Amino acid sequence: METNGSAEARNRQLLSQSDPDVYAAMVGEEDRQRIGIELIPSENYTWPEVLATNGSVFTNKYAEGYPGRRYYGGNEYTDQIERLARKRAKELFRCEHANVQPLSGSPMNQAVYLAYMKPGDTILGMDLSHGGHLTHGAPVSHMGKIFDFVRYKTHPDQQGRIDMDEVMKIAKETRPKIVLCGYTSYPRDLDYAAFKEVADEVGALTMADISHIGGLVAADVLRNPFDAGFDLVTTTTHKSLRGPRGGMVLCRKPFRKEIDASVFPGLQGGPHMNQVAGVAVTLGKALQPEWKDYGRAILRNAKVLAEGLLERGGVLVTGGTDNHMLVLDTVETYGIDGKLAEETLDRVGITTNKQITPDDPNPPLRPSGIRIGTPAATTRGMGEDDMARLAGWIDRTLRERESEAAIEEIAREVRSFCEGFPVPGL
Ligand code: DSN
Repeated sequence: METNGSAEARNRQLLSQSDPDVYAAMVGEEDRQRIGIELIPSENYTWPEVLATNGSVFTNKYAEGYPGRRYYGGNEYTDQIERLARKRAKELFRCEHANVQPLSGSPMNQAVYLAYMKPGDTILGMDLSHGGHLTHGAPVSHMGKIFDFVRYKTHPDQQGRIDMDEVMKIAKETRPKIVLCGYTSYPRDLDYAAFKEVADEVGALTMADISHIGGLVAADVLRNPFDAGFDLVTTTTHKSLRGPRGGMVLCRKPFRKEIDASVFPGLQGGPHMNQVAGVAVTLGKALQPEWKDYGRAILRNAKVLAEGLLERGGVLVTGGTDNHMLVLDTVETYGIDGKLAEETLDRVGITTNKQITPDDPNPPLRPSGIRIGTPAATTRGMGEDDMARLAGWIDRTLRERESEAAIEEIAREVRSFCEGFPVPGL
């Protein structure tokens, strides 16, 4: 039996010979990840152990069904890892059931909607430009066409926070079947108890999509929706949770049957068992005491980065952050749209992503801001002093964007800085 290390080296060599084009792109991406700073809030560097499970022979296996009830033979080892992943997820998130098969974030949310809603039924979720996700009913999404999504927004007079009185008012007017909270671009924690009160008032189910903050909820540094009595919680596994790409539906016991049937056979066929193995590894890591330190470090880093930008005149949506991300209004701060800001930062090796801001007058491909997040940089070992430096580089890059000399100098500094922070698994 080969050790994994030698198998990996041999497999890479094989790839370099049999498909040099794909191999070259893979090596290019490895270099990009090594020499730049990753600040997209939904990205992270997964564990080396997850790279091993992702590239493992579990990818060869069909496992339609659930442990002990599969439609294919040969599932003794896949059963072991799926049971392990479920057990660890339940312990970590303090929930009664976990389905670890969703292929990623969109199917995980679709599985919940399709389990409890009929076409035309109403769901109350957060408006996309105010922080909600595409799968929370954006009109361009299939879900937005099948179901009747009604949307709450943030309030400019309340420092860009969600106005829970307004959420209650909309719920009473529209009587949704699901009250959904969760976000991809809202830099604050949520008041789950207040959402639960709204749902109870109109007899709706409670659903939280904690994809962005799954790792932070696991670390107990942000609130856990189950502590407020939520019914259903979804999370991707590859963002702050640092796992392989994937999704999970977590729920209370009474929801178990419908959720399992909705994921399989309702929505998906065979689960990706190499991914489920990686999820098991990831959850095992997040159960270690050090995970809480990691969660705290992500939040501290985001605060320092926010302070560094605010000191330099940066305009941040909601005025700062309580979680792992900031939304910087680049039009207000630098007079440039988010696309130009993203491209300019790319030139110095700082990766962010363009982002619409609340009720953005500009189109999504040329929006008014960028999102910046700290999970990946924290994984690499960057700390508060590094974040302070990073704020300086971001600000100088965007202010001095027309000076080739300044851009070249910052790019050199960023590259040499990154050499001090090895990328896990490379
Ligand atoms: N693409 C994810 C994000 O960046 O927030 C959500 O799907």
